Amino acid sequence: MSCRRLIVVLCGLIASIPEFSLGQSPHRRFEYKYSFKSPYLAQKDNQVPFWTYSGNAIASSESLRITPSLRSQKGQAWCKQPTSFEWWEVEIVFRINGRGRVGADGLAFWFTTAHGVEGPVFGSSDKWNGLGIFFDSFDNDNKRNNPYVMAMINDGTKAYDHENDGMSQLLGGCLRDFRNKPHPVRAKIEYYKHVLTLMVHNGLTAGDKDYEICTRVEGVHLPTSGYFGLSAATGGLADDHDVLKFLVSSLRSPDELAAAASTDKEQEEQYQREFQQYQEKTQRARDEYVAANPDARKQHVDEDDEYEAADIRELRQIFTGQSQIYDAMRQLNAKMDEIIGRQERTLSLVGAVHSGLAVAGGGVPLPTGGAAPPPPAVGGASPISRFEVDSLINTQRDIAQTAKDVKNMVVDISQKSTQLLNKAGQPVGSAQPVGGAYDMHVTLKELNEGLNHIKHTLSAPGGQQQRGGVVEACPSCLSTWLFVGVALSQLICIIGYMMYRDNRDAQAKKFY
Ligand SMILES: [Ca+2]
Ligand SMILES: [Ca+2]
Repeated sequence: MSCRRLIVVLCGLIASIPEFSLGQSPHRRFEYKYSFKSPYLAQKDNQVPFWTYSGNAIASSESLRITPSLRSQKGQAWCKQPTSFEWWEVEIVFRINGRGRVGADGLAFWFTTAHGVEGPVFGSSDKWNGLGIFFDSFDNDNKRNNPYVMAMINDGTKAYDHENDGMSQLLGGCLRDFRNKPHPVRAKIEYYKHVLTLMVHNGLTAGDKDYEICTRVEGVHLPTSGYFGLSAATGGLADDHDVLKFLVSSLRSPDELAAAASTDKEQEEQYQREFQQYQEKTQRARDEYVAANPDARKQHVDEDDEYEAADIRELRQIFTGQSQIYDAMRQLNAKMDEIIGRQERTLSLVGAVHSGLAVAGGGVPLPTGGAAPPPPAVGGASPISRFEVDSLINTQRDIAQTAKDVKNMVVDISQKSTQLLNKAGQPVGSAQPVGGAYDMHVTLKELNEGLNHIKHTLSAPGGQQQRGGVVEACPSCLSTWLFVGVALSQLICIIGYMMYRDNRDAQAKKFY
């Protein structure tokens, strides 16, 4: 039951919030002339626009370091011009980091009628007139209630009670740890319709909206115009006090906005008229200048080229680079053509020298130097080209090879013939060498004569007896068996010769 009641109460609260805020919601306008923020917080000359800083404060592009983490440092920063609006909201994004578990002394936000000077209250002067909000790191009164965030109003008469951490002069505050946080700590100070609201973001998350209310005080009366400021101090202990952003917005109620709208409209129309007059005046002056200086137009066009966009410039650079590469390649190509031409001329010259040596048998001086000289006239004959020389050499090589083949063939035939002759001559032992050829007719004639002689001897035994009166006995050398043997041997010889001749004819047909 208690849980349900709690939900009902919470729902009622949530429902009441929009009504409250709709009724009170002011109109906000960011006031850049009272603000600074990272990046580009400080300019090249280390100045922070619309602000001034002094003491040990250091400005960089990322932060305004009110004090570095060194002992006994004091720094201040003040907005140069006072506010021109009655209600305002300031958001401060800062880091307070130090090595120790405890730091000192703290950071102060100021809204006062005058710039502070270096002093005892967190680096600034005491007895100020206006509002001071202190992020007090060090527990001076040893009540274990620091770090503490507190607001204090002074009318220029009160001295800050350091010994008690200002607790006796406290307007409002809360116990918050703002040192060594993973994300920047944020504080939002709103002064609207005499209500001072202080909200703190503990720096544990990166979200912009994670604010918790620290204190809210009604019936606060601050000066209608004042200076925003920051200060910090270190003592025996030290922290870096870095402010990353200081964002000021002016607050206006809807009624004030409506009242201001009419005056704003009149002012806007006046600005518009002034702007148009100024534009016409500028245009007239420009036309007169162009009429007086016709050459200036070209110069103006050149000026436009200087402000080309980054991507166009990149494209142009790529195009230029590629053009240069193309030119270089074209030059290389021309060089290659030249080298090939020189080589061809040199080859033709060498061919001419060879042919000159062949024709005239005399030496021709070789050219020296890079340039190819004209081909020399050799004996009035036209120079022979390289192709013709190659052709001649190839033909000669072919002829030599053919001659070698023919020689090998002849040797082979000779060897085979010798072998055949040896084989054919072995049985009778009367074979003739290849060089001395038998005449068949002679052989046949001899054979015929031999046979006739034998026949004649056999057919005339009476004649011998008649002539000599004595019949001689038949000689023992011419027996019948001897005759048959001689006839057979002669027959074998003839057959062998004929076989040899046929074989030779066949060999001859094979090669030709
Ligand atoms: Ca303190
Ligand atoms: Ca304390």
